[in-house]
Amino acid sequence: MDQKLKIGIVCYPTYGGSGVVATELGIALANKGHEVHFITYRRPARLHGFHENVYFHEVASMEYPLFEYAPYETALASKLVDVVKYEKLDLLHVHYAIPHAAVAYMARQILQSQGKYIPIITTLHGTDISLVGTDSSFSPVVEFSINNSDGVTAVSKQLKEMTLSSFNITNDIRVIYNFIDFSRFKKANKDHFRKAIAPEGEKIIIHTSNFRKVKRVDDVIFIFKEVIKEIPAKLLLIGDGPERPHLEDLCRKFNLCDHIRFLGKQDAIEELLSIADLFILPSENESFGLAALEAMACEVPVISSNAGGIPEVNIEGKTGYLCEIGDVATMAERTISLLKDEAKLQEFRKNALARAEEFKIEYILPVYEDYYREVLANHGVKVG
Ligand code: GMT
Repeated sequence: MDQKLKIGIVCYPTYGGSGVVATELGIALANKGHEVHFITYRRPARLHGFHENVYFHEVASMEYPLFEYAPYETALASKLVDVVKYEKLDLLHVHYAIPHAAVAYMARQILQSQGKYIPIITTLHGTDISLVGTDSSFSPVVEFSINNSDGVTAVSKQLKEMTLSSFNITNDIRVIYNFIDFSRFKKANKDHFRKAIAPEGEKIIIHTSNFRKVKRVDDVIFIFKEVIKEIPAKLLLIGDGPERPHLEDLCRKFNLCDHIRFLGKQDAIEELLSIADLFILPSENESFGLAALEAMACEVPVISSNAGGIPEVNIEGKTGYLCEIGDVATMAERTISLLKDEAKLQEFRKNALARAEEFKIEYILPVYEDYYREVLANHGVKVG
């Protein structure tokens, strides 16, 4: 693809998976010469430093005594109109349907009334469909804005199927998987970290998430409680969220505090993954499982639930094991047997890396670029 595009990216700027994917996609597009404009209420967490071709437009919602809730959607729509018009954007790529797809629709209508058509591509990430989107307080708007996007992508086949079965969808949905940047996510020598965390050569188990109920982080602790009866081990819990106080209580109750470390939100996750022996992802719901892919890229096998799109990433008996949601006993048994069998662990490490390589950003980025072109062509939008 030769012609460079001017792309507006709307996302949540937080540490969540959808914001991570949006930010890393934007940076990669900019590195290929496209002009990328992030439009959101805070600088995205993974957008550090200066990047040629990357712009950030902060959306400020006006405070006014009448507003119990500042109307962010109105402020975002107004900002989109402004940025599309004055930066001459070719398309808007919005990540996470709520509220971004509906807001983009509003901006498109306003711009159309002024003689400019801006195509919208909506990427569905997971909870915007599974947990939040189907709630009656959101579902009519979610369905309408999916059907009225110019392009729709989902991050796994399972998420596409779930969307089709949860709503009355008349639009085509393209599956474009999450991706991994191996220039960052690769196993590095961090033996000094390993010595500090596991001085007696204990095995290191890791979990990263936003500590919401859907992640079932308490299962990670239940599994670890069984593992430590058989194998000297340490558990690293990375991230933060509403479940953390409850998880800390569990550690105290089970007398595991000396073996479990809460590391909070971390920027350099790849450094911690580099010293891990196993990653645990017992989610109730997971459209893809980017955290598992990041672990696999760092040669860490995954013990997971078989929820959602996880089986499209983690391969049973090869890159790890897939168990029924909540089957803590089997997950613990699989963890123990793998950690006890060094040869198998090494084989799984290699398989995990090989599997992660299938999701290299170098493969997925052109798929997005081609999709952008296709959507623009479908709408007869002349670029440049
Ligand atoms: O994992 C989360 O709860 C955060 C959430 C988000 O949208 O920020 O992540 C979702 O999007 C990721 C990137 O596409 C996927 O890899 C995660 O599997 C998905 N999470 C869920 O479906 C629970």
